[in-house]
Amino acid sequence: MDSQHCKMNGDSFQESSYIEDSPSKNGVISLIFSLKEEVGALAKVLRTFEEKGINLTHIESRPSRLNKDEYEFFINLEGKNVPALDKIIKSLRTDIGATVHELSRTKKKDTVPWFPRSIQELDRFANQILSYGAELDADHPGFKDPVYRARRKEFADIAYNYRHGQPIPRVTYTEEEKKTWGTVFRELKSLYPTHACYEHNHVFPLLEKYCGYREDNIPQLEDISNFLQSCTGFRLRPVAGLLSSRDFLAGLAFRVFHSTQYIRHASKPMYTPEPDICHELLGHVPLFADPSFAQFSQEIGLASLGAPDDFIEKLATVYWFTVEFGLCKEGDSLKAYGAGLLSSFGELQYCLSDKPEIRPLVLEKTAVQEYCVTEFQPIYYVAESFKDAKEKLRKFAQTIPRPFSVRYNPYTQRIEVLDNA
Ligand code: HBI
Ligand code: NLE
Ligand code: FE
Repeated sequence: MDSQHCKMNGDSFQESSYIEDSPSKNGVISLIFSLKEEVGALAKVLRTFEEKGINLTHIESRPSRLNKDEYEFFINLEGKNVPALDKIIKSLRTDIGATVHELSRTKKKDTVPWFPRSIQELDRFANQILSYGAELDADHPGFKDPVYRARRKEFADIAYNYRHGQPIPRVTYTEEEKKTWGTVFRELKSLYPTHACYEHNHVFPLLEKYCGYREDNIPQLEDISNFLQSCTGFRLRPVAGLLSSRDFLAGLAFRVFHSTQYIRHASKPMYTPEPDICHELLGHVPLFADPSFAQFSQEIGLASLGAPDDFIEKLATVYWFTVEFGLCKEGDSLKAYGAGLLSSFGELQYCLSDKPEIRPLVLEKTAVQEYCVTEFQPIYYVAESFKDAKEKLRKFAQTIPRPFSVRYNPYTQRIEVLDNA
């Protein structure tokens, strides 16, 4: 198991990208760290920044006044890749034993994390992705494929340049990409009648009729976004890669789903740990056309706004075991409604076999379940119905320590904040 990809309880490295009006969003971040004086100590630290592609713009050193055998370093860096920085700080602390103070990033205690109030403000998330295109992880099947990497960069650029309200640019997919889609589409379509939930099977023919869902055609995000808006008001916006949980969940509060547009590497059609266009269109989209599911998804988003980091972690885990990997009851049988299942013909077969463990959805427990994002899930949680899941979520959301409540006004497309104090 690759621990880098496994989210353990309390591990919230993704969640610290919000400080209101902080220059850290795109500007300069300042750090002070102290190191034991020894040969190569600073070089080791600098190498970590280099590896993560972080540009240092200023560095100063001075002997530490507190510890005689230590040196302090003050650095400025360009704050474009904040998630990578979080990993670096963690590694400086644990691997190198450095003391690190974040100056411009330091959070004020008891302040509410920033969250978008209007749908336009989702534009702020575009350049805050955790990994994408040119930075593919070394164990990704596309890592050594320069053509795939260049293609991923083209998709990333579409997402970076996208602004709310614009039509989503149409993409001409290559023959190889269409072939990968065709394989995934054909295999999954043969499983859906027996493995997918009622709602998914209900919507799928409509997507074939109105949105160009076919084995020989990769549908366009713009057409699907328009279709979803007419069903439930959900819309898509293109995203370059993984967003932090906080950013991603905030989109759902506005009924906005951040969708990737690239496709998985041709060498592994049956399972990929990353979201890709197959996952979004075959897994997520059909369910966002269902009113009850759409409402459940929006409620997770609303619960996340301004919530503290540990609560975001819990909501992301609930999202994982429902929207991504949920099973539901249909009479005496179990069906899949989670998008990660409905987009992987490997895991869709596995999840209804006798191999995994099945548990009832109990949010207090589900929310703290550890999980791994790079392999088939050993445990699935079963929802009674979307309505039941939504009611459980509402109760759970009431336990968020938040001095205000929120509701979405669909006429103004703004979040209204109701002061409870
Ligand atoms: N970002 N682009 C994107 N797509 C997702 O499906 C996604 C994400 N960030 C986090 C995430 N999913 C979930 O695993 C939860 O953390 C919300
Ligand atoms: N494993 C899924 C698939 O292969 O489609 C993607 C999951 C994304 C969370
Ligand atoms: Fe997903």
